[in-house]
Amino acid sequence: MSTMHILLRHRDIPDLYRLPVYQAHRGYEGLRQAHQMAPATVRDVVTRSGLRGRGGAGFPTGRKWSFLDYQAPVRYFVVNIDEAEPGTFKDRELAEHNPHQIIEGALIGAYAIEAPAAFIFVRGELLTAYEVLVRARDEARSAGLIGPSTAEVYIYRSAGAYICGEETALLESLEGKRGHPRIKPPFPAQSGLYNQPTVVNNAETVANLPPILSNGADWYRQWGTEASPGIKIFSLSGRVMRPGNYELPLSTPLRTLIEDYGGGVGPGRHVKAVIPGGSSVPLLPAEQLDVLLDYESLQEAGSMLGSGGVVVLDDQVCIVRAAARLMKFYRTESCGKCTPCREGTYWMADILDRIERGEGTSRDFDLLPDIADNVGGKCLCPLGDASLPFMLSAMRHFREEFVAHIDRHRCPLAG
Ligand code: L3W
Repeated sequence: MSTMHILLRHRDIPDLYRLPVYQAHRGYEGLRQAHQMAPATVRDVVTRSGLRGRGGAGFPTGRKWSFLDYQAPVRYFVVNIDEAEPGTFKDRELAEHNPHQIIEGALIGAYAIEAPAAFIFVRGELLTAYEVLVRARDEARSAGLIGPSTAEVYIYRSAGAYICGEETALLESLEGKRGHPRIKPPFPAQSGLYNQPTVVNNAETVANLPPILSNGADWYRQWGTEASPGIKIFSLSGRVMRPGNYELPLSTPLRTLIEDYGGGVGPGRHVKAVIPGGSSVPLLPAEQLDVLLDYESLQEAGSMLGSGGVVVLDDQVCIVRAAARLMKFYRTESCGKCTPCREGTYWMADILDRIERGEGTSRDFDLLPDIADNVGGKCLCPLGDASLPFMLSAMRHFREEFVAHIDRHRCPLAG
């Protein structure tokens, strides 16, 4: 079982958050390499590396950068560290322990898209991450790594709302407004921060830029598959013996992550289901444990790689309770701007709660997909859609457990 670290390098190098230590380990080498190339060449390297967005959608990074209008007077580069997806805690570890790799990545990204400024947007609750990033940015500026010949780096602390991780709500928040999503299109690439062409990339995506620029596109492609090259941090949580972040080549089997790295479920227990990519993706039942953790394999398996938050549910977990709890999260975090999301998450949470308490009726079981039908594809932003996959997949794979709650008026696992 090998553990290599390209992103979580602080696990091997003590005090990597300090600039001299980071520099002693090839820190800011990627930026130096980038500065020796034309911005368009940097964009080409990133496109050839095949790096895809690590925030959830897996959109090809080089392609996103190619959408910008390079004749426009200004462009902006934004790093998204508004990490709030349940089961996802990778960007936090990166920011708290390896902040320079994010700042270096932001400088490379800003150089590549010819932006005068990079904005790092940090989730409000991640106070340590924010403070560590600010200190690292100030250190880099004092050392002349940020200056008149580079982009300025601004670090912004979010007021704290899941919706601000959605890229257009993030931009609204950054502009000092309430964090409500904008209608897309136009995409940020066309009209983003202050209506200028803007790239919004997840922090893990950005942390991949320094090693790619230092070592080249082909080096990065030695891991993963043609369509999912490189490495990924998987946040492993739930019913496993060794939860935590694991940095692995894409296309590692899910079973390897859970059993070899995570130590499996507790003695005498077995895996019931796994959420492979943060709470917004369909669950996989235990029979699908041999799926490979890459974008295309998970899609073929009926789920998504998402943000890489792998949540393990064992045989003692009540699937109805899990669905009810997750729906409460989406209900609470719905910004309320659009009706299908605001009302839909409210009613679905209410009904799931009722079923879990043993007070549901068979009509409720049909009502849930009906409400879901009025939410999916009908919202302003992905939050409403994101509330559905877990519930619908749980109802599909564990129908008998919902029925048992309704028929027996209690949880069948309660004994
Ligand atoms: C220009 C076009 N740009 C697409 C850009 C777009 C965005 C990216 C992906 O949601 C998902 C969501 C969550 N011209 C473009 C274009 N783009 N077409 O490409 O776009 P999209 O709409 O597919 O995704 P999104 O709106 O960014 C992200 C899921 O990720 N998710 C969320 C996790 C949350 C965290 C967190 O807490 N940090 O990671 C997890 O599964 O449900 O479906 O940049 O502008 N024609």
